[in-house]
Amino acid sequence: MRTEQSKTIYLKDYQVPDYLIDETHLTFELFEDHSLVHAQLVMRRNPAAGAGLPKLVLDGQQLELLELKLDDRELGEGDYTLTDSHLTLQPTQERFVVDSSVRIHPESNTALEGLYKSGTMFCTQCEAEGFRKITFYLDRPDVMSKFTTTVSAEKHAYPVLLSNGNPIASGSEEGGRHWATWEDPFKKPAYLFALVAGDLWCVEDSFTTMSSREVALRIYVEPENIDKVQHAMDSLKRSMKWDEEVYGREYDLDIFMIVAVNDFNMGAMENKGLNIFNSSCVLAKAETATDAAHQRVEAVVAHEYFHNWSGNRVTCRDWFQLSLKEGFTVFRDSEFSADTHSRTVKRIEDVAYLRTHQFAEDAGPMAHPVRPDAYMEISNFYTLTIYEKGAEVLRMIHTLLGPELFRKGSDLYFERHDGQAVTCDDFVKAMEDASGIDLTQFKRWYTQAGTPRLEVSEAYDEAAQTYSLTFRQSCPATPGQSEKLPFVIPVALGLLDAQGFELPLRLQGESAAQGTSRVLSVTEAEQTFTFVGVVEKPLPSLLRGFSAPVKLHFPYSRDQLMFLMQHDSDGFNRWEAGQQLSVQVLQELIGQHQRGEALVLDQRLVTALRTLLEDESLDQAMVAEMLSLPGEAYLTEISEVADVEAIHAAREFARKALADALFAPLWARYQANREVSKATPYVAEAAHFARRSLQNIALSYLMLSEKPEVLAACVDQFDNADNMTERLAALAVLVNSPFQEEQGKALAMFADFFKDNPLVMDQWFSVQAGCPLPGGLERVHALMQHEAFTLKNPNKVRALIGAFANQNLINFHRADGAGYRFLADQVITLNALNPQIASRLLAPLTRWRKYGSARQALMKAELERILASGELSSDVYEVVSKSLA
Ligand code: 0A1
Ligand code: ZN
Repeated sequence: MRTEQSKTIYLKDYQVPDYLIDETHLTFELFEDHSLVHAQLVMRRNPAAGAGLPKLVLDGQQLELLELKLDDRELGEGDYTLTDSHLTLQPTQERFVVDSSVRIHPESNTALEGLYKSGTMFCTQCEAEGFRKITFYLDRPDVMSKFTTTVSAEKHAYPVLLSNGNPIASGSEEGGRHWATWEDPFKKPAYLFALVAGDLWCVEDSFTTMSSREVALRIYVEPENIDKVQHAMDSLKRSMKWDEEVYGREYDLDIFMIVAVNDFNMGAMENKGLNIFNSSCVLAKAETATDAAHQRVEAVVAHEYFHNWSGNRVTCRDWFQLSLKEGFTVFRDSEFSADTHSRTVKRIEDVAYLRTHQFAEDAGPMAHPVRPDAYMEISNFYTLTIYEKGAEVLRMIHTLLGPELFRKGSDLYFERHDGQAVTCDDFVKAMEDASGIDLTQFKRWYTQAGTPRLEVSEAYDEAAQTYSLTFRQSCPATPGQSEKLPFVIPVALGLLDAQGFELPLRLQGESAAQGTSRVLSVTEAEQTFTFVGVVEKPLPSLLRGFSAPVKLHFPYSRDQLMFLMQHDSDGFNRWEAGQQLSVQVLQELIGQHQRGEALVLDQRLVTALRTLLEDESLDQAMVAEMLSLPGEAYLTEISEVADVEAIHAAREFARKALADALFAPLWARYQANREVSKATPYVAEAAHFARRSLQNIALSYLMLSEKPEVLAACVDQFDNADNMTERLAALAVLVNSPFQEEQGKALAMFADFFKDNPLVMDQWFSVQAGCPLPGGLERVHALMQHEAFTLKNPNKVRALIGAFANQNLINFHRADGAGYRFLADQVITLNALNPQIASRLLAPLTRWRKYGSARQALMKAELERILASGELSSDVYEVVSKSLA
């Protein structure tokens, strides 16, 4: 609960550590009702910290101190002070050894931080500050040490004993126990420590590195999951190869291990040589995991593997620098996915996610820069801003430098800082030094929060044959930052002529055109670029590939957007034109609904989508993406005041109108694809993802027709599909349909068949939690009583409560506030069980400023109720108090 930590920590207060830990020798004795941890720390005064011997202040929480020695001298009570967060003692020499023994209780650790039990196995999660719940330590990332770890446990229940690095010894003890010692030759901060003990099976493979070293690869899972590991193993090998080819990074230990655990707060963790994963990010096979799940497994395996360099070999100096490793690693994993599958589709997915969720965070009470300068609880800063916006910042550096100079910069960064704990400034400096490009102004992306707005206007001078684009940038105030300075905004663009061909791009003052697609750097609050030799008034294609995380405004007409949808050479911008067209059409419908008028769909949207559906030469994944209307959460984000009912009604009306108007082409595409699916074994590759995504989105439209032949096809797909992608899509549309009988049958069959597979049951919960039909809250209440549900498992909380509050907006935002009350109740319960999960679950309530006054009052009342509910964790306290400020 809240201790001294609830005070704010500031970046400006950073000081180098007073002491260093050269070696860390750990011994764990694991028992069912407690565990013992002995730590021997070989320490010395940090020469960079100055003279004298200040007090040594070790972090430690929830530890029962059994024994403490300084250089073999037993310390008594007068020799140290102990609080609920620190152990303080006085060293007497420059170099010394601290020995401590503590008792901890992993068996009752429901916060899933430090050493805990997931099912029957022991595992750890130390990032960011979990190691202090294991032993007394300097638990900060700039203290890097060589670790040796011995684990002992009962042999029958825990045949597998793992830690970081290489195994160096093992043996048996009397009484049925055994032990193993692991040694990690690389210095690392405590947050990368890991330990696992359990009854696990493993799939083993190997990878030969670019310098011909053989690395053993092992993925450990509970025995019943051994058939769901191959996809993760293949993904790991592809990631290792990609990092060699694209970044020149080779793996550095003889063994690389992944362990899947069912109870995990996040997706996965990059502990050195021993990644620990949420089982949802490892396990995948056709029958139980969707295409989306397969892609997530691949991306998370890659992400954690890439951390071995961007995070582990070069780590963060302090937690304000978190995006140094996370933004960079997300950028790396997204490029890996783009290279492995479809680049355009990956970009569309990432941008849609960023704009819906990160933009909302950037506009809310928890808005913070990519490099924050203050926090209360660091766990609250594993955010979309640190990860996703951080990746966009890296992408912009890549865009500004180009691939060759970027690679030179990353080589220099890794070489210069190998084995160090560094800052975002160090990263940018390496990029500047390697490229010769000054990034001083660019660095405002690290320090200023909020999403910039970029307004663009045009002027064509027919006589002079010049075409000018004027850019005006601004950025809204965010907590603690009222004024913003101009950003460097890379704007990739092209100019289209009336036939849709690209014009050569020559700026005033240039001697020749420089291609037909180029990047302009907008650096001023207002800036005009003039193109010369422009023979006709062009249509601009702006911010190609979403070259900067900004809100772009250009007064496109609907006809111009339709033109761009068809002709833009940039695939991302073709999709973007379709999205903007849909947004305009939906906003018109929202207005009609608010004025009590009859809703009328602009037929141009129908025409545009018909053209796409009828063109069989197009990438099916792109067609599927184009058919997906902007979601309610995105429509909320771009509203001044979100009208929940109007947004829902408008979008549902548009879907139904499109379904009716496009029934024939949708049915044709659906049937054709379903036939191919029937005849093709499951393959987790782009072309197959594409076929199934078009098939399934077509089905979701077709079911709105309520025609018997569609219902029959849907039930057939549910009953007979050989893969979860088709089966779950059919289940979802049945659940959202009025066909009660078929729906009930399908839900029951599904639960009966998959009751022993918790990850599949998560999907079953989510599909129902997301159903927008009336009575959503009551259904969620009932599902919480289901035997497969428990608040103790984060995946279950996310699947049911998280899906309800984040994806079922019409039910969550019920006008009577019952949805808010429900969420607050869950947050209050979870606050005591698992503060990190409680605090994340809160996010939808923090967005109260988006809604009308009645909802605002109801949401704020629930935040106040949480605040008054008793002893809050620092996690929940920080989010609630900042939301009400
Ligand atoms: N570094 C991990 C994310 C992570 C962060 C915190 C955790 O526990 C509180 C767990 C994982 C990653 O980026 O994958
Ligand atoms: Zn990461």
